[in-house]
Amino acid sequence: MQTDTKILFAAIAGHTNAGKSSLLNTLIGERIASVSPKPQTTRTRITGIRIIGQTQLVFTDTPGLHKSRTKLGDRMLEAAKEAVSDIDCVIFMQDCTKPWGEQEAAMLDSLAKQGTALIIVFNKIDLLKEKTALAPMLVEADERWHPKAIVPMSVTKDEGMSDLTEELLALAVPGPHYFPEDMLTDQPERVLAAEMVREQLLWLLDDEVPHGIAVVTEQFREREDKDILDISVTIFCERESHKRIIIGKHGDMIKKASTNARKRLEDFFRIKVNLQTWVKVKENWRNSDAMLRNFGLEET
Ligand SMILES: Nc1nc2c(ncn2[C@@H]2O[C@H](COP(=O)(O)OP(=O)(O)OP(=O)(O)O)[C@@H](O)[C@H]2O)c(=O)[nH]1
Ligand SMILES: [Mg+2]
Repeated sequence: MQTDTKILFAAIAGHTNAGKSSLLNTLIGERIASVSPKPQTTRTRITGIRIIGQTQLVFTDTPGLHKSRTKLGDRMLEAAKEAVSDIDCVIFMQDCTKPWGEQEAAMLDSLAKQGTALIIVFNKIDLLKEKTALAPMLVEADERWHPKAIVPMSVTKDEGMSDLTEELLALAVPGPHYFPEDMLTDQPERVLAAEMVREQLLWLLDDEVPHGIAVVTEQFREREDKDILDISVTIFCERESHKRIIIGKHGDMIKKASTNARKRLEDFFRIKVNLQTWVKVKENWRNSDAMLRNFGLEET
């Protein structure tokens, strides 16, 4: 048993679309969390683990803050609040091209009051014409919430990542590692597979359709005689009209989503994948306790 190990638990919170899941994936070096340009991509807490030297860093990605209109949305917000309520450190991520919203300010107020170690990340600095435009927000954040650190970043352009890692390592405390050394995430393979299919649909579909989609893995089995992984998923949507859009003309849309998802799955699981997709309608599932439970979107 090592004696000089260190550990840090950090939650990643902030407004929807700020780049939290992109950050989680970059921090751990694998694409475990779905990322998309659509708001409300992440629906549950997702843990990702990274070891640097003797330190185990345990990150929890959370659903983004947004104005909820469904039971699903309420649960997502609860999951985010729960994740930051009892943790050593919160990486609060703000899209630097947007002002603070009320929800973000309220969460930061409460974290500062609780005395949680805060790192405020201003993401998407690549979108700023003038970096100096950030100065007033930096000053306000520092004065109002007294964070341990403020890190301007661009996750997609790989700017500021080493600064953030340094700040995180400085906050780690002596203690045993919580997860096995080779563990990457707490997400079961079936959930990862379903999420990878949903991620492709988020990229391909417009308007309300992707928000009303849930994906469930029905089968996940490696063949005994061949190096092939058979995965079968059901895509649930809320209306017949949405089902038609998901399938597309001559099945073009579902074919494209399946091909993209299969490539992503093969890349991740490092094995040839045979992916079957089915589309079903479940009206108003986002407001049904039973369906939310069936889809693994439990109350926290
Ligand atoms: N320009 C730019 N885009 C970024 C950056 N980081 C993330 N994005 C993009 O922002 C969008 C949202 O990223 P996500 O990582 O899904 O954001 P999120 O905060 O997890 O969103 P929710 O799960 O909906 O709360 C995606 O299109 C990303 O590619 C960045 O540094 N610069
Ligand atoms: Mg996310």
